[in-house]
Amino acid sequence: MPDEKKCKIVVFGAFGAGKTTLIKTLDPASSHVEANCSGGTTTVALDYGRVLANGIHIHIFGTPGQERFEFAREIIGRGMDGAILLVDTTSPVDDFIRHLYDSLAVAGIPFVMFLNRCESVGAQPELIQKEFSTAVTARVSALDRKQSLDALCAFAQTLPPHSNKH
Ligand SMILES: Nc1nc2c(ncn2[C@@H]2O[C@H](COP(=O)(O)OP(=O)(O)OP(=O)(O)O)[C@@H](O)[C@H]2O)c(=O)[nH]1
Ligand SMILES: [Mg+2]
Repeated sequence: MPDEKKCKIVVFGAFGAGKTTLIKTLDPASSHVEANCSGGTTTVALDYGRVLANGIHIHIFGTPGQERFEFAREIIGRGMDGAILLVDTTSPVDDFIRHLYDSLAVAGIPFVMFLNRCESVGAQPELIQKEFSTAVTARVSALDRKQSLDALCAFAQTLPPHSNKH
């Protein structure tokens, strides 16, 4: 479909931040490659879902959050038009989140920080906004479809048209 408006968005974030949950919420028919881990599951390859928003076909990929999967993040990220850095607002910011932030900034990838679990007691999105004061942010719960979809659509609309050279 050569005339289809499309974009590739990749979700990054720490182990257990909620990347897979976000994609399941956005696209209940999405696909996931996960393994069991203590207390639940962890992504060991990728997540993939599709969302049609304002005439744009958004292809959304989730990455594994475990640090040892850097190679997978590098492969999944190739050709992305934009990125979401998903951060758990109930945990302190650590060096891995700073590494992900710096990698996207240095590469010049347009990205938004989704401040996740904002519905939880103890969420402190303001601490993240204070540290990353120049970042574009959206407060969400990855369990909430409307919040997640609204934030995704608002971000996708800011992206330049997808280039088929990828
Ligand atoms: N309360 C609450 N729980 C959430 C939210 N988002 C994710 N979770 C829970 O957090 C746990 C981990 O979520 P995942 O979506 O698997 O996290 P992930 O970022 O994909 O983790 P990795 O693939 O291991 O990097 C699950 O039990 C989710 O139900 C949220 O917004 N609010
Ligand atoms: Mg996952």
